[in-house]
Amino acid sequence: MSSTDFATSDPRASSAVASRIALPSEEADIATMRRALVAKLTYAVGKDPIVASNHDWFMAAALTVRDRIVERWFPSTRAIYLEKRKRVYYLSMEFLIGRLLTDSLNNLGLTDTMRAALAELGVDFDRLREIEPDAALGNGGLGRLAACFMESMASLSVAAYGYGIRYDHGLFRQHIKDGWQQEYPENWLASGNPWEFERPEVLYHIGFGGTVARVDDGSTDDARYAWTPAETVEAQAFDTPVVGWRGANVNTLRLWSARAPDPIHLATFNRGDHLGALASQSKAVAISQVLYPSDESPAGEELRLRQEYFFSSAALQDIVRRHKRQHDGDVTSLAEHVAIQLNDTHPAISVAELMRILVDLNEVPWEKAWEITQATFSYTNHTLLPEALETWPVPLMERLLPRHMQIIYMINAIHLDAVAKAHPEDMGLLESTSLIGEHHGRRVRMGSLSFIGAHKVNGVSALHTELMKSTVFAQFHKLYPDRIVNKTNGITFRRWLMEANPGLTKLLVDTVGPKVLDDAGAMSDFAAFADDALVQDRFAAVRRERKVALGRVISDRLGIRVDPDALFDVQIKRMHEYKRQLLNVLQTVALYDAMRAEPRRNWTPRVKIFAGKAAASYERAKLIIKLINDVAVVVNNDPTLRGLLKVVFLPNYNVSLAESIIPASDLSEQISTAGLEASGTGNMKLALNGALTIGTLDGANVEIKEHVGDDNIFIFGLTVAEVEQRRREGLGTQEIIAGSPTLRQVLEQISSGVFSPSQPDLYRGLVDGVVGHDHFLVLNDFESYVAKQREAGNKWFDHKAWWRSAILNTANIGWFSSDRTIREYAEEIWNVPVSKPA
Ligand code: NBG
Repeated sequence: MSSTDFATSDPRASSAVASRIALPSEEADIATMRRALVAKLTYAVGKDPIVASNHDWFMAAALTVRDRIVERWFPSTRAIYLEKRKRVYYLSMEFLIGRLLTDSLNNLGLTDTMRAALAELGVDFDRLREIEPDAALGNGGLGRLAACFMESMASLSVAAYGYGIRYDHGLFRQHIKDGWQQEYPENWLASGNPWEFERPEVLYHIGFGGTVARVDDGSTDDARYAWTPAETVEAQAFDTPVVGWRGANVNTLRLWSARAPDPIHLATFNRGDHLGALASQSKAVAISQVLYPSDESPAGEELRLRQEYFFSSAALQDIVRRHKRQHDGDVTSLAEHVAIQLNDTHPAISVAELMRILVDLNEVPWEKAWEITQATFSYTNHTLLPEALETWPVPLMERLLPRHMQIIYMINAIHLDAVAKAHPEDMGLLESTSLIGEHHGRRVRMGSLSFIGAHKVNGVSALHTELMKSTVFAQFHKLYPDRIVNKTNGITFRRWLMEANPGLTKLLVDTVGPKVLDDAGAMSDFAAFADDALVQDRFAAVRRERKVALGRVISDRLGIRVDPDALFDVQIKRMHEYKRQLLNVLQTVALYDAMRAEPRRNWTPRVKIFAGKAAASYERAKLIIKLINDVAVVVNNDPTLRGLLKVVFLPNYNVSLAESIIPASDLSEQISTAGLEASGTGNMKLALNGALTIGTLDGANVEIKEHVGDDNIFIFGLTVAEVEQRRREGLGTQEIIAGSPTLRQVLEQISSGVFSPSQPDLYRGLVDGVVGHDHFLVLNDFESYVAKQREAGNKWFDHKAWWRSAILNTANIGWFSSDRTIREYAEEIWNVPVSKPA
């Protein structure tokens, strides 16, 4: 690759930002690329350019890029092996990857070359981008974080592997019909996946059920057992290379697909039972068929536990095999060469699986095995919501994973002995830190297993980590005061700034220089331009251009016209009561009422934009989607508003839609009940692109406020301590309503069917619920939210003040780069070296 592919000292050389005249060497690059494209189209896709569809060209482009990635993949993998570098394994049920074409091209510095080569072939690059399916192997923040981490680990040359499940069907497609969410299966693999390599030879057997028998001779305390599963499923690997910034390093995302060892039971088939002959195959395949669409609530089903064990076991077998091959079969040195990060409790069963592999299969004494296990694992907690803390019924575990259940009992017995010895006075400690909960039937507490099995446990924002110490893990924290650490989340700027917002990237390069492309910290230099009228105007122009583009999307998909000069007020995230989309709707209605009451006042024109999916079984969240859509119908068609207020619910929120909404956002809604949002990462993406946050002191909002400064963020609402106090003293919803005529009117309108004339009672239950028990303190925070919204609306009129704040948001958000987060994990948890990106 020529050096001009990457930004050097010349800002024009940045692939992401340049529009420039081709230099001779670039012409050669373009010609090479063009030839490669035609060759791929011909020999790999099997199409004649004359008849090739855009999809064929997309496949050819992706395969061409993949070749360039593979060229770097082998040296990367070889170097890790030769240097015997410690490897990091990121175990995650979810990887919310999104599209990869632009991502890969940007990191390789080949975006412009590809665009030009395609143009010479008469193909429009932007059309191809849109054709790529959005890989949605995740629900929301947790899965997207895993994808950002994979990109940062590759960029920082951390020797990392991601392990997860290759779901045939990712997160459901959301349609909105008459305002209601409908779920349809997603089919990202339907036309093939050009990024992955199938590995038929990388295959592991995963057992379920069956019996356990002692096999040692009884001469020592270290009993070993043989597990004979009743059922076996095969896990087959599919590898996707993950290329880091400037192509310096390429890591592997290995996803497992399930299948039965015998695809068909021939005897049954020959007896004439054709369906029955396929039964075991169907049961096996089901494991990797669909992503659980629940967000932050355990699905509870047996299939979910099967999924968790399936990918944990495949990963652990693969890790131990690789380690033994490289280290002369010595499994006892595992922790020196391997760090395994458990992304939430979904892979928590790995703790018992590694113990089984060490003790039963490798004859490591129990105590030594436990030492290795703890030193190898670390665990990230992503939520404190009680309903989201995974537990499994003991009978289910005993039936499905009998040996693992035994191991868990053993771990628990040793743990409780130690606790009793250290704290004989505190009997409560035994109950609260036991791995088995007795409250709702006997259940295995996966959070506790993860805590005990790990040497470090981390939260995802400073506030969340403190709350872990004082609430859910308070007793464990007392026992192990050094174990909990904080790792505030981050986002990859390559995707969320460079690719999503080339205009802003160019402005940054033009003002502070191309170093910002490599070092997010350098963005702070941009603060010096906060009062520069020219820079402010350019910033505003970039935003306007993105708003016009988003306006086109809105008009294409919904037939609603929005004014690009209005304030775009955006709430994009999963639909959940604690995230309080309802609070936003109440404020929207209040604003609507006020505008109608005083039509001649100088109102800030606003577009309220919502997007997000609700778990299919989460009725109340789905009702809130319906309410947003119903309010939209009334507001958008009310001529008295003269278009000053529009409400938009964009269906099927995913990574790609986020990439087009975020750069077009002026105001970022981060309004969860304090204490309930562990971190948030959308808040970081929006602030990075210069949206001003309106939010509570929750999750990473607290740290965003510290970085961007109090004058550049709108903070409102009860703090964690005040929420706790309110909950203790009573929520007083009747008094709140009595004291707020605005709120009373809004609730009455919604409750009495103003927005649902054909079903006047539709929202009565919803409103009664909030009035009766304001569990998420929507009413409690209403007035302070409305006041802050008014402040934001007023600031919009002050052009200089607004864009100053926007610039300061972008300038001061560099710390939230996932490169920083990964560096912290590498130093404090994994003990592995990192290099600078590039
Ligand atoms: C989510 C939290 C978010 C956080 C992401 C990533 C789960 C269980 N938790 O606040 O709700 O940003 O994790 O850490 O999905």
